[in-house]
Amino acid sequence: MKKTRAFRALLRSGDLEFICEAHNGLSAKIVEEAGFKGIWGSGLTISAQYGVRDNNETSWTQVLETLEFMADATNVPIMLDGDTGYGSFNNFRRLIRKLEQRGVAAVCIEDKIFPKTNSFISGDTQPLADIHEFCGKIQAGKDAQQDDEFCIVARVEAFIAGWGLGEALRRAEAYHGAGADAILIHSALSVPDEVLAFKKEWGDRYPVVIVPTKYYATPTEAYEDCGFSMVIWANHLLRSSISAMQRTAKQIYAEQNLMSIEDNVAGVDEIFRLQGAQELKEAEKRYLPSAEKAPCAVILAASRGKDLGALTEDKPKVMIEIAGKPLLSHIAETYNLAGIKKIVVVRGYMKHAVDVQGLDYVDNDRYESTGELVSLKHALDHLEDPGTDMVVSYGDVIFNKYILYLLKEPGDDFVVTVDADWLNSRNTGREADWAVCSHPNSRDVFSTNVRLMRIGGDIQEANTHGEWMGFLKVSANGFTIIKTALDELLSDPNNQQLKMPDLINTLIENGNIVRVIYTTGHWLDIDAVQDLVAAGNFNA
Ligand code: SPV
Ligand code: MG
Repeated sequence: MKKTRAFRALLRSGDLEFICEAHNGLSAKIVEEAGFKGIWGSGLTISAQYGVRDNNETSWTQVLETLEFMADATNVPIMLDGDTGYGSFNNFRRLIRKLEQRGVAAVCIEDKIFPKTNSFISGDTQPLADIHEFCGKIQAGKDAQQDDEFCIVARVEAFIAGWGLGEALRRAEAYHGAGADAILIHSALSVPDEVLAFKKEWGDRYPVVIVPTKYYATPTEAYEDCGFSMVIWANHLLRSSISAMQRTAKQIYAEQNLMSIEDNVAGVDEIFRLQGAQELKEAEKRYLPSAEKAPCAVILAASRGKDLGALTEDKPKVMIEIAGKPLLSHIAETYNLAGIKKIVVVRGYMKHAVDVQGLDYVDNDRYESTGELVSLKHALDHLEDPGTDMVVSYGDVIFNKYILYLLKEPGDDFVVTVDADWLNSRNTGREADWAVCSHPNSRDVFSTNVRLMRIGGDIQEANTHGEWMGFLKVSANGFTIIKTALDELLSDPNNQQLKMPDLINTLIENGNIVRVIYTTGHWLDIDAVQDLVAAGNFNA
């Protein structure tokens, strides 16, 4: 429901309704959450929360700013305590237009002189406005409002100024005639006698609102029985926060620590909740897909790397130091340079020695009897479904971030990089995974979608197009495909020692396209001690 309509309905509900004071967005939200159907934008408490007096020391535009925060933070209607209307009829009608624009449902003005003073400070010495001038102000306000349901409540200060019941009734009648939607009858007595007397004479002519700050001991039924429309609890949130803040400040000052405070104050999570932090989180999911789409990486590092002999007696290959830091740090840093921050490392041999900061670890405790695919399965189970690209690589391959940029480019579900400069490597006689591709590398291969046909250590030289560099990029879509293929392969007890090339060949056999990106160099497979020397000079 429109806020103006909701407020008008409250005034005319026929039941006694209650609204409560707020002085900023946070307190407005607290009022709404407590169950109140409306909010009183109190002049006293809005000025007080700025640390100034209730004497129109805040400008009306500052009040408006505050109200805007309050209205934005809540769905229930707000009635502003508009003091005397901040000037003449002309100032007041401009105020009405601005209040409507900011989503305020109603305003109350009191028949005193600008700048006003709070009614509880020497109220009986305060001059009242000329009755005709105040009626003109009400009329101007009613003429200015665009929304017929916006309410103007006229506050009669005759009791406060010591003029008595007769003057109060005379003014209420005049203001009603000028178009006011309700009368607020105010009293500074500690008993409700004045407001009850007024209501008795006034009858049910038009809604009457009261502010029982001073006659607080009166049972609420008395107001109900008398037929008042609305009660304003006018300043109690500010007052309760003053007591709480004074207590807390004194205690922290005296104790110089927070131990005895912590359990007595709202947690920061409660602040976040009131601020609507959850809504922002959900909006980020809708509007910031890139924030979630950062790729992730899996580093297979469960094996010891026996060929490095004594160097791997007390730590796995991935923790051998190169240029002052472990091999794993070099690899992680290269991933980070390419924007890949979520990195899952599969540990096995001497797992406790693998402890580079900032990485996720999963363990393949059966590393001695199983192969790379069992390790990969541990990593995929950990990642569940990342919904992003994933790069799988080895813990003994260092590389330039350029490789990751190459892998990122194509949109295919599976992409591998293949080193076209393979012949020298082949001639050294070292073990490697050779690639058979749909097209050999050539000058015009850039415009061709090259596909991988098969990889393995057993491929004849005559059929070789390059050397697989140990990288497999899997798209978000490919993640499920690879997981299914992996589960199927590993369901056979004879397959526990299978390696990455076995999985890639299975993907191809299942009809998936594995895209090949040819490149030369920019990587180094560390198998032997001489590779460590070369690694020291490698530039990521
Ligand atoms: C206010 O809340 O600012 C009011 C009510 O005007 S009272 O302070 O009781 O006058
Ligand atoms: Mg006030």
